[in-house]
Amino acid sequence: MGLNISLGIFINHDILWIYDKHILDFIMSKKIFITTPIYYVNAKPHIGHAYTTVVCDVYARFCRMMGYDVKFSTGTDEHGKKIEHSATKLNQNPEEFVNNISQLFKDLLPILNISNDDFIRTTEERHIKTVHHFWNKLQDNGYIYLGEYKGWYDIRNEAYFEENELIDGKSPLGGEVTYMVEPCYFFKLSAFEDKLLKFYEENPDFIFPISRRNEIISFIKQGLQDLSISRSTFSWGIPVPNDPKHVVYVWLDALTNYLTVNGYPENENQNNDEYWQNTLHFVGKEIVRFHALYWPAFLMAVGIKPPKQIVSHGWWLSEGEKMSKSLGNVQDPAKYCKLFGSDALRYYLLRELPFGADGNFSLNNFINRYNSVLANSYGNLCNRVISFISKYCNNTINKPLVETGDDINFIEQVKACINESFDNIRSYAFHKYLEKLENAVTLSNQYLDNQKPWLLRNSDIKRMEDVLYITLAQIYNITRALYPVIPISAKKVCNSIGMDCNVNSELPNTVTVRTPEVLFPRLDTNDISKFDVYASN
Ligand code: ME8
Repeated sequence: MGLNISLGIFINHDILWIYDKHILDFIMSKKIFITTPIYYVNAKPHIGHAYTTVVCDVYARFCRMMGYDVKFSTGTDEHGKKIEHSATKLNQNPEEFVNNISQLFKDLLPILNISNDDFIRTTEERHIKTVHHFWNKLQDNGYIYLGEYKGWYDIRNEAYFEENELIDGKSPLGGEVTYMVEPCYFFKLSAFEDKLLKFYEENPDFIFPISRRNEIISFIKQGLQDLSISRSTFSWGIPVPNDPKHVVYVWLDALTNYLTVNGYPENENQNNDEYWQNTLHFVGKEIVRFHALYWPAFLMAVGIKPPKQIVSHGWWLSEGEKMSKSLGNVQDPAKYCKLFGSDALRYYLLRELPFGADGNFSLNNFINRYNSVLANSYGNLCNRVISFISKYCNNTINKPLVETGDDINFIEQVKACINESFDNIRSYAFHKYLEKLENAVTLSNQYLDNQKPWLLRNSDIKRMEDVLYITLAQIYNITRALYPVIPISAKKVCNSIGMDCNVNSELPNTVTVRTPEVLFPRLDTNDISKFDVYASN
């Protein structure tokens, strides 16, 4: 703390990172379980998959920074007709096919710098055991019966639809449909209409955002049909216990992955499990119905409480269009990481898309944000202050004893920005969280420009040092706040001032610095087509 003699107050240079109920007040204990959807292995991962995974990683890192004990899982969804189809087209057996693509999703995780605790594949033994146990429970509780299904089947999205749900001859999810009749097991979903509506009413935060909650409620109010939960027209799936002619419906199989990861069925009493009580499923908007309606109904049927929240986000277009192989506009997250670093991709993904809305992923825009924010604003701030200390203060700097009104204003304004930034985490407004931190960086650059330490070097060395320390303390605060999004660069900055981004400690009275490497080298924008960011087919 510095003593301000003129105003007679102490200024705390550091923001102490604490387990703060105010920010994540809906989480009732210190444990949190965060999940991505498990991705289909019918195609390689693209920027859309990377988005959900990065969002979860940032949230997980943020929670850990606040002192929470986080379990974070991701993985691959490997069964179903669609995958059997894709394997056959390539003359591969399904096992070989799913092994190859699942590995691509797994390999992408360290490239994106994801801190997941588990990677689940639905073809694993532990998962098959979970699904069998779960099925048997549904059956024992009287929620499964054998019947016959007639309806329009959307292979791409693995879902049946009623005639009146089709739009222009396609499923409401946009997939081609075929009329099918098959004997199958049904889940008594119709028994859950009232229970679900009551559950949403008692848990108004269950579906995020509210607009999606309203959609689900009005869907249920139109009446729920029982759900077909087995298939007998193909074999690539988990066999139904005691009736191996059928395989388990891929969505029932896939949704239970979350229980497998949380130790079910060995850990059968999920209602007493603190991770389970605080489970957040992050999903794209197109799979909200499966997570917010079917999943809680399945869980209620076996006596397990639904998760805490289904957090849904919008869709990325690529250069203004839906990503598709045929348009050749599928952007490859691994190529972005290789060219610009994972921090830059993570930053762009969170900063560009207001969470919940749809947005456009464009290379040009990516490069503009990279240059203006990461290179010119934040990177330059860190670099110029630390290099200056290194060069003109012999690497060492001390905490000031006296602070001027300008200093106090600056410190308070940065604190306010960081607090406002964190206030956005509760509503998943990651773009605003970053926007506020950008404001804090701008304030820091302005403070330096006003105080002009390069001139003070010739007139008042002590004041120059005070200005540098005060700026450095705020760089440290901003950097720790940025850590969940840009962990590699944040660590570099913290290391260069002898600190640890993750440890809740104040900048000491004397700081010794090392000149950091350039964090975000400026990109040449002359011909951006030289950056190859598209996936090869
Ligand atoms: O639906 N923009 O898997 P999936 C934003 N296996 N997010 C996108 C996106 C885009 N353009 N494209 C994909 C499945 N995503 C099931 C899930 S979970 C029990 C089973 C992200 O491979 C987004 O999170 O089709 C979306 O929900 C998910 O990938 C769909 O992945």
